[in-house]
Amino acid sequence: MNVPHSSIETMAKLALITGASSGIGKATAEAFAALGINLILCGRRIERLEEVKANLSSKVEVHLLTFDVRNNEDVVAALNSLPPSLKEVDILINNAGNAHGMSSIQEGDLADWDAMIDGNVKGLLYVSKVVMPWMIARKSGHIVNLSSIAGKQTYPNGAVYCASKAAVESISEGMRLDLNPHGIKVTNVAPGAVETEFSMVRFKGDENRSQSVYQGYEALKAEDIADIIAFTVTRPPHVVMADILILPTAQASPYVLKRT
Ligand code: 8X3
Repeated sequence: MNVPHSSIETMAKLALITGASSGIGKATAEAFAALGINLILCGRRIERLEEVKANLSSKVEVHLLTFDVRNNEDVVAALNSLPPSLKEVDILINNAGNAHGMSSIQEGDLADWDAMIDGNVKGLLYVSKVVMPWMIARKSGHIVNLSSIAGKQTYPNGAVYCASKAAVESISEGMRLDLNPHGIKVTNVAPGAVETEFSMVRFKGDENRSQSVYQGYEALKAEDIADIIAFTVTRPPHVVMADILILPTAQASPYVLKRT
């Protein structure tokens, strides 16, 4: 992508990305590496993180951390294990999260609810709780939270997933308010339909059901979102893109999708 010269001069140098082994997290790591931004990549699957690292380490420095954002003890231990130079995080991409199951609220599965609330909401908070003081101490930083169109509009059979993303919307707004005195940027990114492993996880490996989500129209790709995140984090210091809704052209809302 083209980055205006003025932005390059002020470009951040170190990003920490959660959920970096696949999907939007991995694509964002690739986009950042192309911009020369060093990376701390976090995820649960070390083999997949190693693969991402192998592809990017000729371009930038890549450090890996394996932990599950749902376990606060592991989050704190992993992040605090970083040497001081790697705590100078300029950009935090709170990307880890998923949908688990899709059913009416009355038929909802408690384990699915826990997974979504623990990962999408509490996990984001746990990671941020450790990284925010690092940014506050340096009076700069940029936090990018991955929300969803589901955080703005609730759809049938998605109540708890939508609620978890509505929480992300509120947390983004709250961070922007509370971190304002500290000069920290906060961006809320809300994608619509993106073709990743998202639906395979939501439908617990049911390939037919998951593929049908993306049939008859061109869904967004993880790279489309990563491209916009890369643009967002390369704006000059006085500019923050606060809230971004990104949809496939075929999608007008969770309910309106033009399929062929
Ligand atoms: C993913 C988008 O529309 O499947 O967060 O909820 S949607």
